[in-house]
Amino acid sequence: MAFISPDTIRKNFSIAMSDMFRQEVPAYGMLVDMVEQINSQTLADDAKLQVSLESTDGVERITEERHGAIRLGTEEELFNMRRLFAVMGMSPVSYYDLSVASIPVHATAFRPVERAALAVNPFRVFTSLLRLDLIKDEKLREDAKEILSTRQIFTARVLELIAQAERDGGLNEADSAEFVSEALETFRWHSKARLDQGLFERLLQAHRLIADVVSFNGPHINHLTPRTLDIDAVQVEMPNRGIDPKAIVEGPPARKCPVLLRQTSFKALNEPVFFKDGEDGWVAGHHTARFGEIEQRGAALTPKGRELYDTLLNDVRGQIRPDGNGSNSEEYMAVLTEVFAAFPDDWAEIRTQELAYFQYYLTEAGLVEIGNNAGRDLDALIADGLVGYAPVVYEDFLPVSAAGIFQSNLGDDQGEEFVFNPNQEMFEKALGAAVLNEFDHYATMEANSIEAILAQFNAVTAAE
Ligand code: OOG
Ligand code: NI
Repeated sequence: MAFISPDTIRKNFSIAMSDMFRQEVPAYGMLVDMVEQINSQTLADDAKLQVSLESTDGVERITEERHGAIRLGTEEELFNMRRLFAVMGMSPVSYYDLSVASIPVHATAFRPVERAALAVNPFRVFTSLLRLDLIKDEKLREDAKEILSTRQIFTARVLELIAQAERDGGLNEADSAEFVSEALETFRWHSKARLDQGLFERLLQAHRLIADVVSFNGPHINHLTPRTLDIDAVQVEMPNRGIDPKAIVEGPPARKCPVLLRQTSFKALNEPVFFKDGEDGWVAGHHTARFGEIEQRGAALTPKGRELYDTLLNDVRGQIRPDGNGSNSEEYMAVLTEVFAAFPDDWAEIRTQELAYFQYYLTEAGLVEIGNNAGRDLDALIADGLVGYAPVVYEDFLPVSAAGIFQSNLGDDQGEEFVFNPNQEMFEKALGAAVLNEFDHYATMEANSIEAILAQFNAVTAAE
């Protein structure tokens, strides 16, 4: 019985999730339509971009590309979530500590890691685990723990299918289809809370995020993010379509050579929910959790490039902090642009200074001359126009940007302050695995690409 490839299962799952979210949150559908229009316009206006995307990421990948986010309550939920995503070829990459931004969670991103897998479908899920250890109120902490201890966010059938995939090494067509629909249940919105309004309010006061994680039957997908080729155009266009965007675009400013990640979102919707009222009664209330986000992806930076990025961003934040209400957005963007002038904005320069990772390919001239250049080094081949290069796309997330996204959709009343307190060891213990180090991974991708291109030049001569 043939197994369906994990990449195909992931692709099917990401489409199913997008369809579900479109039905649940109509504003998301509007955003997707808008991004698709702007992406095709951008490509039509920029033939060079079209060519460069074709030789690296593939254009189709971008239109279908999404990331989502969920917030989990217990170690066991995180453990099983890792197993669930593994069936779809998604592994935990990087550790993100959000306590820095007074958000009581730490997180990882589940995503495909190999180039071929990313090309099929790059679906990723930013997955946070609530840190009850950071809540000071002991009674509240115990209440939250107690409520979480009795919830089961996975269907019995999906747990069986996960175990089967682990045991047999995969799922056949019928089982993988059932896996997709059973897995989807975990991410669905539940309007009936597991607690009464009084406790919900107390959790809200400690932190809105705690209430969001603890109160419901599952970790509803809180946003799905399409990838745009022109985030500034989408930011400007949102209000024209009746969508209210957050004040600023997170991440680096607009540049000729995009790096890392730029993100913006629209505010969370205030949605009707029901709280428990006595034995089997319900009382109507509201909860804000789900929102929309878009992102633009640029080059993956080396530790040296990332350090420069972090230094510049800190410098900006030392001068001005973006106000949630948008009162200083223009000034913020002006300072950001000015400070980031110190980050080279030319691919050749970025490569020479080793600020980003690159992948290498044979140019047309290289193809003709391939037999006459054995043993030459990469820089010489590039200088002669025989080898071209393109930046490796950044597939991960940024803690400061993520914090800005969390904050914009949690509202301004932040609740308790939490101390900076990363604990990767505790996170990995719950996860049941180590997270992949993103820098090591990008470095390996680059090294493999260099090795492959040099081997091509050397192999031809050797064969003659
Ligand atoms: C996750 C926020 C982080 C991103 O794109 O950086 C995120 C959340 O609000 O649960 O999705
Ligand atoms: Ni996001």
